[in-house]
Formats: sequence, structure tokens, C-alpha cells
Amino acid sequence: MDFSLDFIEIIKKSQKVVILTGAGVSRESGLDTFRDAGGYWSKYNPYELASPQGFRANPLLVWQWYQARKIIASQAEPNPGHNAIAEMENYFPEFYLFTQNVDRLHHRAGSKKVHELHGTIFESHCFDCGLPYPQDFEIGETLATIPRCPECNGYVRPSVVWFGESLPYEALSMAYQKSQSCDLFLTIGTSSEVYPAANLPHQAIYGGAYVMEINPNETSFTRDSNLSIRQKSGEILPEILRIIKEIKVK
Ligand code: BV8
Ligand code: ZN
Repeated sequence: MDFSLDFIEIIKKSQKVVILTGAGVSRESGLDTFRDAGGYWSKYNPYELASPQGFRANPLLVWQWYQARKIIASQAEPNPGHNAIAEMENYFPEFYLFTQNVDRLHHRAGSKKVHELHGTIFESHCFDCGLPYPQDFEIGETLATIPRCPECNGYVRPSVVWFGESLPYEALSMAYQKSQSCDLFLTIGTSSEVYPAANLPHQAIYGGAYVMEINPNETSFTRDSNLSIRQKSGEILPEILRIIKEIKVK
């Protein structure tokens, strides 16, 4: 793809870059997204599985869903999109990656500056007292009973942010602050449907950043972006990295 001169100019002068990713970035690693056809939400009601009330109502079903997703995520490999984002970190004085994903594929691709807005499926904690729970059950193990907290005997839950739960304060406030003051904001592989993460690209616009979207489909944010590329992240990000490397020196 040949990029317009103003995009090349933006890359040249950008010092502070923020990237927001969603489930689409892990699609080419074989992970389902949430809202695409065949995605998680086409099989389950999200509020049944990804909510505190859903967990309280059927903790075993919710644990089985997360256990299944952990197997898939641990067997998946970071794709060229993850790898390109990890390498981009080295070419800008300030670089921040905020992900809605809980699969840790950015970490495995080598990204150092990752902030998880929705937690991770690879950690768990006590629902009642918050004590972190050592992941001592096998990733593939089908849980017959709900793990219990050694301190208070409360239910152990996956350390993800469910609907109706607040995002981690540190990560979210940093995300707002960096989005409002960056030069270039990339929103990649997200339907821009889940808040407050979906506010971030708008914050970047208010702050005067150049905002680029990468998504094979249009989203509710598309018309507000400066540039929206209708391509898969695993295909276009290595091209964008090539341009960055041509223009910038480490
Ligand atoms: C909260 C973790 C305070 C668990 C998830 C306004 C302000 C605040 C809150 C709200 C608000 N309005 C509504 C709310 C409530 C709610 C919300 O946003 N609801 C939506 C549905 C309207 N938000 C919350 O509850 C949040 N909490 O704000 O706390 C509060 C407290 C009490 C009451 C109110 C507020 C918590 C939200 C976090 C929920 N947790 N997941 C888990 O993973 O199991 S959400 C889930 O959605 C995932 O984290 C996922 O990452 C996230 C966003 O989805 P996407 O990543 O965008 O995935 P999706 O499938 O939608 O899209 C994939 C995209 O990829 C598509 O566009 C597709 O075209 C594209 N794609 C496909 N292939 C590729 C590709 N792109 C690139 N390359 C490809 N190859
Ligand atoms: Zn406890």
C-alpha cells in the first residue's frame, strides 16, 4: 500500500505515539473476536459470561469458558501484527500500547510498554477479598469445582474486567492522559463498541493527534478518524513498520 504524503509527514514528526488494540489484532493468531460472525458473542450472551452476575449465577460455566480461552491463547502465536507493534516501540521517544485484549500475545511478541485495560486471563484472584490466587491449576484442566481462596474461602475468579466493573485506575487514567497528549494514535482491531476504552481515540482527536484506524470493517469511529485502512492488522502493520524504519533511526 502506498501511503499519502501527509501520513509520511506525520510519521516523520511524531514523537509520542499511542496504540489501542482490540480482539481483531489477535484474529490472525487464530483467536475469536467478540462481535464478528462466529465470535464469542455469537455463541454466548456476553453478560452471562463476562459479568459478575453471570459468574455468581454459573461460576463453573464461566470458568470453563475462560479455561478454554486460556488453552487457545497459550497455544496461539503472536502474528506479524503483534510483532510489528512490538518493534515500533523502538522508533519513537514516547510509545504507549493500551490493549483491551486479555490474551498476553502483545507481551509474547516482545512489547514492553503494554497496559492491559481489561486485565488478563492468565491471572486470577479472590472475588471476595481480592487476594491474588497462584495459578496452580493446569491451563487445560477442566475445573470440576470452583477454586477457593485460601484466606477467606471466597470464589476465585479470572483477573479480567467484566461488564459493569471498573477498569484498573492506573491503566485507564494513563490511557486518557497519553491519548490526550500524543501526536499519533493508532486504533487497531477494535469495533470501538466497549467503553470507556472506545473513548480513547476521541480523546486523541480532542488533543489534536492524527488518528488512524486499522480494521477490515468500518466501525462507529471510522468517520471520525483522519485515516481508516480497511485491511487486516497482520498484513498492514509490517508495511507501516517498514516505512517507520525507513524514516526514523532507532
Ligand atoms: C466500566 C474482558 C464503569 C473480559 C471485556 C460508557 C462509559 C462507561 C461504561 C459504559 C458506557 N456505556 C456502556 C458502558 C458499559 C460497558 C460497555 O461499554 N458496554 C458496551 C457493550 C456498550 N462497559 C463496561 O461495563 C466497562 N466497565 O465502564 O466500568 C461502570 C461501572 C458500572 C456501570 C457502568 C460503568 C467494562 C468493559 C470491559 C468488559 N470486558 N472483556 C473478557 O475478555 O472475557 S469486553 C470485550 O470487548 C473484550 O475486552 C474486547 O477486547 C472488548 C472490545 O471488543 P473488541 O476488542 O473491539 O472486539 P470486537 O469483537 O468487538 O471487535 C473486533 C474488531 O476487530 C472488529 O471491528 C473486526 O472488524 C476487527 N477485526 C477482525 N479481524 C481483524 C480485525 N481487525 C484487524 N485485523 C484483523 N485481522
Ligand atoms: Zn479471599
